Amino acid sequence: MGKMNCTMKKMARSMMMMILGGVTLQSVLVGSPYPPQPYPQLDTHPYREPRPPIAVLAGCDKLLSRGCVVTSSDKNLIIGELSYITDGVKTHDASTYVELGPKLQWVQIDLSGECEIHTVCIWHYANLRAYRDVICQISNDPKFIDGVVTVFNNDHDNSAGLGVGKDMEYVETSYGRPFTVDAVQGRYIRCYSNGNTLDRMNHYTEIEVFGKPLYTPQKEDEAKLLPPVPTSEATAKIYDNLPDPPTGKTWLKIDYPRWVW
Ligand SMILES: [Ca+2]
Ligand SMILES: [Ca+2]
Repeated sequence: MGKMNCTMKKMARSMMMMILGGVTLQSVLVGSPYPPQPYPQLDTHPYREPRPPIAVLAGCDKLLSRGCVVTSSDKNLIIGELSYITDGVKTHDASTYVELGPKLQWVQIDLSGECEIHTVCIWHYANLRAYRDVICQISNDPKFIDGVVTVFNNDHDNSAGLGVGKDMEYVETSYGRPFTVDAVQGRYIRCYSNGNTLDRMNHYTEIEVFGKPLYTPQKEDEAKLLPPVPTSEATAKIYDNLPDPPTGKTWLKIDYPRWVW
């Protein structure tokens, strides 16, 4: 009996060591729960489900950003190329994302001319982290001094210094984060972030901007300004069997990657 007690105590102690070791290892490797545990500014949307489809005004469902030039606050990227952000590849993969340095960083897309913007979708890095200070602004000023409109802001404590935002932080998945924009006009889209729940770095896999161009596109741009045709299974599940959109509107078809968190 005494021997059995001793063995059970040893087993209990080794289990405790494993648990403590696991906790320590996790805190060293990732620094925070995975996925993030709910906190007041994290939204409650089930992260394995896509967000509801978005209806936009008819004719305002064109993908404006594909192939557009991207610039950034970080001139020494750690991983990848800025062109990855508008290349249409959204699958989460070691070769498909760009990593910017720590602290507050931005990337900026030049849509080639003034557009009326109705939806933006941002894919940072689809592995169940939440990015801090996600802010999206639109302007016709490439320096973002004049005529700046903020269309998404989840910086609840104004740590980025661009004003307190009322949007929620969210868990990052391959569904990205689509959000509606109220027909804001501008040529440039700037997206900020300030690290995430797992590390201090900033990442992007893709940003898509939807709406309609207000400039006259060059002949070679006309084909890319057609409404996108989703091809992936993930997207088909969302857009099959939708009811008719509200009068004068159309369902925006975002093509999500096949592989989904
Ligand atoms: Ca991409
Ligand atoms: Ca903040």
